[in-house]
Amino acid sequence: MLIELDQIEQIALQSLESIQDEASLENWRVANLGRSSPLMQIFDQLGKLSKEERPVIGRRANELKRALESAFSTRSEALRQSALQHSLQSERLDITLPGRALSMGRLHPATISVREVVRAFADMGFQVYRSPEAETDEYNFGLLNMPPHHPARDMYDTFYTNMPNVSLRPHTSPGQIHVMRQYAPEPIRAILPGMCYRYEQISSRHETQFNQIEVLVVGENITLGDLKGTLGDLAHRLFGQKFRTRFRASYFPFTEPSAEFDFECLLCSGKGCSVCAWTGWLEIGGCGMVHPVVLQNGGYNPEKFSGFAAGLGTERIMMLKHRIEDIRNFWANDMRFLEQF
Ligand code: FA5
Repeated sequence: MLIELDQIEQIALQSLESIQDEASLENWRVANLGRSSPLMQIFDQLGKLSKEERPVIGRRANELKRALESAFSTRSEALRQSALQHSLQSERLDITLPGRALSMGRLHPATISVREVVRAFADMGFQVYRSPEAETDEYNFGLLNMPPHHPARDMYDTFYTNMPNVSLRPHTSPGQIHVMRQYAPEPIRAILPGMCYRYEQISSRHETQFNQIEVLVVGENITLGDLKGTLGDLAHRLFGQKFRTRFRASYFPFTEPSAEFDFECLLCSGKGCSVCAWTGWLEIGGCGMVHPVVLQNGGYNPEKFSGFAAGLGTERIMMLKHRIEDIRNFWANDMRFLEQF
């Protein structure tokens, strides 16, 4: 039996050396250390041996079992290491390679301009309010003191929809009614940014869609001085303290008195160009003291409350800031233009 054990050892260790993968190693374990392996059969026969032989064979069989177990774990560890080395080599990640550049998106210049003006108003304590881009005739005009027959409607070349009475807003002023009706009789200091649409004769400063920021302040004792101070302050926040602005008397049915608010034309430094219609000034918005009828439509008593409002075109502000000579660039989708911002 001792000879048999020697043979078992020799065959087992020899076959172990040639094993290269986990599956074969498991087969080897079953064949050499499993329940029906030759070594285990020797253990099964120990009971039949004589008193003298049993301890000698028993000790040798136990030694062999330990030797095979240790050889098994050594081989198993070696295989694990070599698999690791192999995967480290074959799946090697070269972290010195430069990464692929991601193409970054950016804000559209019209959005940049809206945000700049919103930020300046936010610094002055204004709240931002959103109102719909499609409105009823009542909100677009009627509640703003322009009944159906009113000639001032001609100033707003409106896009009508297939739905009776619904049109794309030609200005952000209908938002005034929404804010007032929500907050009356509380005081208001709000701005309403958003897109407006007009069936417009397109030119270097007129487009069929453009952003306006509506400004609305309602409270007790609000005066024209507050209007001039606020819009003047806005211009200085955007263009610096020396920047020049002017107010011109004008007419809007929803304000009384009314004015146009102009910025000095930075494209021609006041000399006159096609953008400023050769005047040296670019009209940025209309403004005025909220008409008593409009205050009433919004739910405020005009005897007690007054207010001012303005509607400012933000693409035109961006044109002055970046010397953009034609408003058509904003929606022409030319990447050479858009990528500059
Ligand atoms: C109005 O839209 C009035 N709702 C403004 C207002 C609000 C007056 C509150 C009083 C009280 P106006 O049509 O002038 O007014 O437009 C205001 C500004 O929007 C213009 O000065 C200009 O900056 C911009 N704007 C108007 N039409 C266009 C256009 N077609 N393309 C680009 N910008 C425009």
